[in-house]
Amino acid sequence: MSYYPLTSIPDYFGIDALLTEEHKLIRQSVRDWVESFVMPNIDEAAQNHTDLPNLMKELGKIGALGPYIPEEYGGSGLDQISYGLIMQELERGDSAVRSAASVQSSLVMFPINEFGSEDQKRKYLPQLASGEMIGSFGLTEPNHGSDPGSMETYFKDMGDHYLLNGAKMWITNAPLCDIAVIWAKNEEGKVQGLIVERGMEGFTTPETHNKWSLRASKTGELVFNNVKVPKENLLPGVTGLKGPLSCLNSARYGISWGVIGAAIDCYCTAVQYSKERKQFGKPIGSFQLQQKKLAEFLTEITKAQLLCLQLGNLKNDHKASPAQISMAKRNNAKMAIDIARESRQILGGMGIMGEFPMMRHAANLESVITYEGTHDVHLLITGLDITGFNAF
Ligand code: TGC
Ligand code: FAD
Repeated sequence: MSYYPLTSIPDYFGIDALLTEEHKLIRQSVRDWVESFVMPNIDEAAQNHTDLPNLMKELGKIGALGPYIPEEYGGSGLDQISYGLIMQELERGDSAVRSAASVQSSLVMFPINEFGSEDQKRKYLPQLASGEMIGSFGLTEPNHGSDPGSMETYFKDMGDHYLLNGAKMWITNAPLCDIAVIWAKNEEGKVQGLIVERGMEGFTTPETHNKWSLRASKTGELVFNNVKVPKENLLPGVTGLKGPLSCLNSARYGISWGVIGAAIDCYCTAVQYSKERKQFGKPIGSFQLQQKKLAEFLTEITKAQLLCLQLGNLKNDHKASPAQISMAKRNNAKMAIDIARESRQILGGMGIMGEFPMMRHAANLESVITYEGTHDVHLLITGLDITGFNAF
């Protein structure tokens, strides 16, 4: 259990006034769920390196899976700001919880909705929205992370089916997944998406053990050894790297919001502790050095909130560019990890304890600042956008 109850969530620039009543209701309902389901259990789950029981079904019940997917396919048909606010509240609980919702929504439901056939949408989306089915997304490989275009996983047309070979690594929810949306090269060397189902012969999902980060999330490999994939499992609507990269646009956008939640959890805890903890006969919050930290946290959270809100407006209007999304993901993930590390210091020795969230958030954010494009890769995307020169 988090040591402190939720007190006040920072809204220093009155951003709430720019949200609709529906946005605020959605945020409150996810916040309530996080308070009752995540906060009491998350430290134990992370310490024991285990996931929260029935997490995906619980996320389905609160409408956190595919919130912007049309209702006819089981989604909630919500706008992008609602999606962002849901991600923010989930990650206030833990990045593993937001990761589960991100992957299912943006990396599994999104490509099926955007690039899938009508049959694929009807077969998979409602079960993914309810959390009865768990999906994973396979892009990264052992030899190709930042450079997915060089992937080695491939499939051959065998007439009545495809034959798939290769391996994906670092895959969120691989050990739990019922289906995996995976990206592989066809015989012309072009990237296409396939839906691989658990139970297909030659498909295995070994777990990656001993992580110090995202310990309440399962990570693993997707291994394809002569897997026969039915032809109807090919995503017909896209060919080329832009397929997986457009899924990443959606997930990176969600992460930009999500990490604000982790930062808020650390900030609120640090403010309260600084008022209660006394040294030299005074609350540590009365010392200028501690106030500098708190003031900078609030400044950075406020800037990140404004960035996300405007990015959400652009996304609602289909005007958000991939480079804008990269800038927000990069800025906000760094903002959050800096706040997690610095706020840990405000708690002194207590900051390393599981009763407080800082170490867990900081460790989680080491993954968040790496996955969905590393901190440096996103800087190069901005550099390319500014100069027109590709520095990869
Ligand atoms: P490049 O030649 O620039 O582009 C290839 C084609 O893709 C198009 N494109 C995009 N389309 C949509 N959205 C984007 N963001 C796009 N970026 C590029 C581009 O226009 C081109 O299209 P076309 O039609 O001309 O073929 O590609 P490149 O090979 O030079 O690579 C560029 C680079 C480095 C930016 C990209 O590959 C990259 O972003 N690398 C980082 C890899 C990454 O983010 N991996 C994430 C794996 S998934 C994950 O981490 C999930 S964790 C989830 C969780 O648990 O929460
Ligand atoms: P590399 O690409 O080997 O990079 C190593 C270092 O080199 C980095 O610092 C990078 O910034 C730098 N570098 C690389 N290229 C350049 C360059 N041109 N210029 C300068 N520096 C460069 N992937 C999925 O497909 N699905 C998932 O569900 C998924 N979940 C994940 C969950 C976790 C917990 C983690 C840790 C990762 C996950 N990933 C997933 C993989 C993630 O996207 C990759 O780890 C990430 O893209 C980086 O790839 P890499 O680890 O191979 O690092």
